Amino acid sequence: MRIEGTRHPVKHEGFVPWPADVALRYTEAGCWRGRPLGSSMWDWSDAWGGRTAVVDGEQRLSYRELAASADALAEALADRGLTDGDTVLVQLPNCWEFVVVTLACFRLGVAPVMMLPPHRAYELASIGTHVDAKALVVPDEWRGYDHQDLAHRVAGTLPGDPLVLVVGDTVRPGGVDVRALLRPDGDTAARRGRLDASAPGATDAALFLLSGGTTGLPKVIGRTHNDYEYNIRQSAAACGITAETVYLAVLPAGHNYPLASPGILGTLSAGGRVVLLPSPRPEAVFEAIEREGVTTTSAVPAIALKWAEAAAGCGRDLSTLRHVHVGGSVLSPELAARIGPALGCRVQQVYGMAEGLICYTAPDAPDEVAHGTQGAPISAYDELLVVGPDGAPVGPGEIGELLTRGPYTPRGYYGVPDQNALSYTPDGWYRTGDQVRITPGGHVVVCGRVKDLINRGGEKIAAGEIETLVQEMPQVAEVAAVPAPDPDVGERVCLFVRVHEGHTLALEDVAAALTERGLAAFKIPERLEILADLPHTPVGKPDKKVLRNLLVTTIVR
Ligand code: OOB
Repeated sequence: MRIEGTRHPVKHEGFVPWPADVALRYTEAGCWRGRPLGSSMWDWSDAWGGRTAVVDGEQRLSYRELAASADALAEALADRGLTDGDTVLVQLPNCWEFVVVTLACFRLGVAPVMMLPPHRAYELASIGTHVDAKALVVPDEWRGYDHQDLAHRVAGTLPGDPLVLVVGDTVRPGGVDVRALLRPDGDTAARRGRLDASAPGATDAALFLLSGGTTGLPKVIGRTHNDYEYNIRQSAAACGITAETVYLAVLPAGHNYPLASPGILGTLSAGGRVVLLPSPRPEAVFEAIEREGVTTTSAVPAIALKWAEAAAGCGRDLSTLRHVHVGGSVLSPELAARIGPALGCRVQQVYGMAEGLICYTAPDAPDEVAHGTQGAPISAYDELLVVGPDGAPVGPGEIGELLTRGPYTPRGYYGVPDQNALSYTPDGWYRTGDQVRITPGGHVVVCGRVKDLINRGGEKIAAGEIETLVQEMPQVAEVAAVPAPDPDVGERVCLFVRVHEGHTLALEDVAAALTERGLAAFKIPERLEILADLPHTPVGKPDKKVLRNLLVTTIVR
């Protein structure tokens, strides 16, 4: 038997593989099937051919049309020089072309890097450089912002003159019109054969997900065909996804959660129908649920609670809805208990991460579990270890930091060995930075966080990234970014700053400077507190525990 995982995927040389013995175990256990995701796409098409796979407004694609379109695009991209082992930045809103582009990339062995629509030049350029992107895929414009212009500007700063691929009606010179390339003309079977013959290996990186991260370094997570297919398969099984499932994707599709947990790919793997919506606004969501008979959707707590508030008297028939998955940030049992009754469905909590591990409460879990826990891991091969500050395991049921390993939790971030030495133990455990306890029934309860990030409505913002940029402002002597509790989105970025003598600083100055640097708007600090001096830890770093307490106690409201 060929030992999956032993061949270092030189194509993406910053990728950290699983050790050979572990890889063999996952293969022998049937977790890894040794087939690329592009082949799975045709398996789905062979099984579900004429059924509707994807709906985006008026646009509907059957499984057969979806696979044929992805193949057509794959071959057209190959004709333009993209090849197995390349990476491309994909920055698309939730639209049917996102699904076709992603599958075309899988088919070719070109790994899409899942950027988010609000990302700007700072994120695209730093990630694009880190992964050596050969192309950028963007909408022509989105929410009034000119993404074509952004992509051309960023492409100009990257080596190798990357392609700019544009989805939209008005593709300007210099850009490639994606819609013109994905028409499945010609001999579909022959094209399928050609692409099969040059398919990538299953141990190669299939895609790159972005990590919320805690440092200024780009942290991208290479997910292999083997491990991601398992993530998709197990998630679909854990959530009871079937050919009858109609899944509504409203969270940004490039996130692991709506993409594969079980999300878009989990639904396609089971023969269900995916409905894409570019916004989580309650009116649009309720309209889509009624129109398409949506059975399942997923949200972060802030969004699910907005839906719950807006459902009464919305005038829409929501009776097809059976499950809402809620995860990505903390949800209290009291709030969890409100969502199901308000929407007329069951809540399934999800605790997951782009780095791997995914937990769900079962579709039919009793309230005590569905409301009070964040679920159990999807694989019998997931290993969970809860440790205290000294690194030693805590007693059963006690709170500590969660470490994890498993068949879909890669062993390192892409191309950052120094960071990996901090984020992973020498024997391959990923330090989640989350504080949890595990119930006697084996369910994870998230109790807090030790990692240095701000979770704004499920979007993770690395404190270090913001601090590095703010520190460059001439007025700033010292800065610390901490989460300010917020009733709407959970947390917002708050800056504590000591300014140089004789200087002043306003929140607008910070916003203007970071926007000028090309930072995504959701990361821009929304609160600024100027202190004469920052409190420090014994090693001289800003004491964020003290700063966080200031926000919830007396001196700063
Ligand atoms: C999901 O993935 P990421 O990579 O955006 O963020 C992961 C982090 C976790 O380490 C944890 O800090 C937090 O988000 N988180 C939760 C949570 N689910 C995730 N914190 C409290 N309660 C929860 N239920 O957020 C993600 C990926 C796949 C599925 C679902 C969520």
